[in-house]
Amino acid sequence: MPKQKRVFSGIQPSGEIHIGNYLGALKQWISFQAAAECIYCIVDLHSLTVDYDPQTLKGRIMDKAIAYLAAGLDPKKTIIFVQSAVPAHTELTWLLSVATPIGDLQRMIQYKEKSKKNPDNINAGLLNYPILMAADILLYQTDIVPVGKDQTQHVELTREIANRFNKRFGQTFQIPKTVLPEKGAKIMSLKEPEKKMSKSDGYDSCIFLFEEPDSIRKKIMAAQTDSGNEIRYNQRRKPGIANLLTIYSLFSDRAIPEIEKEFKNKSYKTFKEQLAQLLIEQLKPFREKKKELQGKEALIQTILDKGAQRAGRIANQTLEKAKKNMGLV
Ligand code: AQP
Repeated sequence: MPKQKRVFSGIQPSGEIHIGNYLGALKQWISFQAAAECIYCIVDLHSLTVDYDPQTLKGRIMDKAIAYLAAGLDPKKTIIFVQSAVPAHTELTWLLSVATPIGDLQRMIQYKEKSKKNPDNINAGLLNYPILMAADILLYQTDIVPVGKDQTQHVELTREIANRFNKRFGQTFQIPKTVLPEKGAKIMSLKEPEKKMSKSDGYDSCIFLFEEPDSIRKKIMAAQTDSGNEIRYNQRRKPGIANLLTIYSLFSDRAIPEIEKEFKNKSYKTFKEQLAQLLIEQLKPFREKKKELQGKEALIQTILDKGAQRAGRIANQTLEKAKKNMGLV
């Protein structure tokens, strides 16, 4: 039997998971579980690079673990763990930093955007973020990294770092590939549809995976659209409607032209009402599963601890190999 591919990805515990995170990343993660060896991480160290409240971090990490399980990750098939529980991530980050030109870090779009958003906290961690992400991925000899479009530049840099390291110190890392979903790789903000939907960009711009029906309805009805009245997909001229059509298509599993046809000559209001209803129904199982899991924190902590042990064993092998090849062991 051919060796199973290894898949690695992660989400930061920076805010609630939204439908962009779900459609861009989590949905792919879930489908890989059937045929690959999957390792999914809560990347808490990454979330320290912007302002945050240390008092609430632990709770937010547990919320993410609940979200992973409620969305459909299965700890029997998949390793689920918290990044900071496996020290090899930070140790390999240092080793990889010598194979990473500063200029490569400075040209990263996310670094530029987050520096602009947080002018009073442009810390070295924000710049070095992609090296930590490279360590996350390379420690597991990862074949596939399922992410949304905003993360493709970081995975590309990971490949460059790995190639440079292998060339300089000898074969150490598998070179990973990015896998984007065919559709939904970049879900846009409900308030500013030219920008991507982002956890840290305000409550009204996102629909969260566990959102209650009333607020789903309110947010979709208030979503920004153009002044026209035609329900037609045009990314450039009608970004708001194009985004809502994409969301409709992905949650209904129907093609966009079919949806355009159904809503031909109908108003934006009618379209939005039906989209809200669709989301309320489609997100219901997630809300229910989350409620079931709340109160089972001790059990979930055991899943995370076991996950960290299993992840640590794989990670330490790679770390030792990297250190040996660098002349440290
Ligand atoms: N709008 C999006 N559409 C599709 N995929 C998305 N992802 C994020 N936003 C969208 C994908 O979700 C995964 C987890 O992202 P992350 O937590 O590592 O951070 P992020 O990419 O920076 O996501 P956010 O929501 O914008 O978080 P904040 O506001 O904290 O920075 C990744 O695979 C990402 O591509």
